[in-house]
Amino acid sequence: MSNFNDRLSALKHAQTTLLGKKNTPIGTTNGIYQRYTNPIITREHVPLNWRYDFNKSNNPFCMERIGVNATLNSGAIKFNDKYVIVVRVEGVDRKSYFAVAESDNGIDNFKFWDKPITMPETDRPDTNIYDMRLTRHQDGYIYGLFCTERKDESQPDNTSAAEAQCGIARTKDLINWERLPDLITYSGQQRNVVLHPEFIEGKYALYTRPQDGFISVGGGGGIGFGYCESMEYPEIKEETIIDEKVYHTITEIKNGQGPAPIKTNKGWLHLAHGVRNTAAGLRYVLYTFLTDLNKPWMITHKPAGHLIAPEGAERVGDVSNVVFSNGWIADDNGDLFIYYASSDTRMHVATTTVERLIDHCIHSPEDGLRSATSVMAINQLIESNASQ
Ligand code: M1P
Repeated sequence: MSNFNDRLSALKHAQTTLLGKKNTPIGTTNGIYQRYTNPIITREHVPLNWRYDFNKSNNPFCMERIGVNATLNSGAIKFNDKYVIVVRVEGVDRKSYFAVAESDNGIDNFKFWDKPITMPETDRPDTNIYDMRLTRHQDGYIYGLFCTERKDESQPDNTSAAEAQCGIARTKDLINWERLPDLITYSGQQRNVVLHPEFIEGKYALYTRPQDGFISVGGGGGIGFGYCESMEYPEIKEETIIDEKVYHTITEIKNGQGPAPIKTNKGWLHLAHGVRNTAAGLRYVLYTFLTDLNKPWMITHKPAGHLIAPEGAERVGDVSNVVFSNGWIADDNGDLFIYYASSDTRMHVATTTVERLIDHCIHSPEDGLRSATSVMAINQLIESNASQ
């Protein structure tokens, strides 16, 4: 093995090369969106000075001291004209934390800011925090809603018993965060809670995902919707399910809102994940739908099936057969950057436009819920194509 200096300079060179790598579009298939050749963020992108002790006498073999397991489910926002993602970085110790990375063009050369986010805690410390959804709210703050996970103290002898709730923090600069109390709801647990960007009838509006257990949503589930009078004392007294789990669909086991929806002239554009069970375990895919402009809890258009499913190398990772998204960025010209993680391991981008996704939502047939209705939809298309 080479000496300390050689090894450190080789590590630095490899990382500089990685960070400078260009991303190229993969030949488009369905015309709806564009995938890219390389992941945008991997654990190899995490700065070396977060992982290695650069002091030769402390670390004569130049070995990694603090390992990173994965870089996944990232919130996203356009900030100071940069494409910024708040990455869930998961250490080899299984603890996740948030770290900001930015790019000039949204598709390559993502680089982490100097330090991870130091997230303040509430009186009840978090064991693990992850999957932040960023919302630039009408009230002037940028909110980060995330999952806070703690041991379920009601089952002291069960080392796997955990409780998921929604943690809330807000910021103006993505560096200094004000932690607010965790969201109170009257469901057992919560994950995938997302703040709607605008007040509705003077109230904060949130998408929720009530669940009975930590992994399983049980009898509950679906994407819920509820109001909060204040984010300083956040409490949702009543949740209404707006997009439920359905037998033999992509949301058979569970689903959850992705990033905050995007306002368009045809309604609010949503991205969500749906989960079904298979002999190989859970399969996570992404789907999209539109809600009414004035009633963002009312679905107006929902094309059948998934928008993005894991493909090729994306299918394999820490938790295989998963794509998950909690961040996207719409530019003023309508260009849309969908940030998604594959198999809980690394981050990717897919690009499209708001116009294309709206067209997809409005003009692709809905799920008729039976094989016969799927065939009917195809026959209708064949007949209309015959006269073209
Ligand atoms: O492992 C897949 C995903 O599982 C959970 O998702 P959900 O909220 O739908 O249950 C989360 O732990 C998520 O982080 C993870 O990507």
